[in-house]
Amino acid sequence: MRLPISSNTHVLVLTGAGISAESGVPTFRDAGGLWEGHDVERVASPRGFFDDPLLVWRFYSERRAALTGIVPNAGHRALVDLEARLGDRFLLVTQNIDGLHLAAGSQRVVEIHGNLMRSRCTRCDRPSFADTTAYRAGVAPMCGRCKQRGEDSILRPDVVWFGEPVVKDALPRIETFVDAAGAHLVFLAIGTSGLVYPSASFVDVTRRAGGTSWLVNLEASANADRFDHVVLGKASQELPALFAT
Ligand code: BV8
Repeated sequence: MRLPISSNTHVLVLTGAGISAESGVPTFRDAGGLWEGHDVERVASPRGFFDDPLLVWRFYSERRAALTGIVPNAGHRALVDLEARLGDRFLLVTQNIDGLHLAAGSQRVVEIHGNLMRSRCTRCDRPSFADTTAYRAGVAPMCGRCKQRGEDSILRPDVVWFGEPVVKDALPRIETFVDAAGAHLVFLAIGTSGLVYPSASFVDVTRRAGGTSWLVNLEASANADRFDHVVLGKASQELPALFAT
């Protein structure tokens, strides 16, 4: 089966943890939504961070350390090739914070939930900055710039937690792309369980725009019945065939 791509097709892609699974990055479902017995929504939330910042920094530091040596796979590369074919008629939105799409060479990328390899201050307006440090257990990284102004503040990973608004400008950028595409929109969701909003609603946005929707996933996702086409399989195997010319 091939994705119907003509000279005026606009392709909006949404990826989730499943596209990084074959690079060796565990998905959220693998952990059954838990990490060391903690409900991921609890650890990946402002409340969880307020309650136990050291636990949350351990959660993210371990995920930073686990990315060492992890490289993009054929699924990521297939999307780089598709972007080269479509140019500004392509937009890739990822829920993943592992940076693998950028590492693969994708350029038109919206990291809607932020990026694990960046940190930011919880208080001052210091811009977020690249930070690959996997902090030792018990160490809470501090801002330093706040210290110059009096009391120092703790840093946080530059990711979007449950209950927080997604990355600024992400939704307007997606909306602009969908409006420009209209009925020429093809929406492709890859490797996502369709449980987290607002990403899980993009299939509905597509239908309202008059576009068609495709899902490539190992299993039927929570919102699979809202897609026009469902391809069950591994992203690294299905995507090259789906994008064949
Ligand atoms: C917001 C970053 C509003 C951190 C993440 C009740 C109803 C509806 C919504 C809500 C509700 N209660 C609360 C909400 C809102 C909430 C939400 O949706 N909750 C859900 C759980 C019900 N959403 C939010 O809070 C969002 N913000 O709504 O803001 C707002 C507005 C203004 C002001 C204030 C607030 C923010 C959500 C972002 C949370 N952060 N990540 C981190 O990573 O630690 S979410 C995190 O979990 C991931 O980013 C990802 O999005 C999600 C996990 O989903 P998937 O990526 O799909 O991964 P999963 O493991 O679940 O599935 C993988 C799939 O791949 C599987 O189906 C598997 O079969 C498949 N697969 C595996 N291998 C392969 C494969 N497929 C293909 N090939 C393979 N090889």
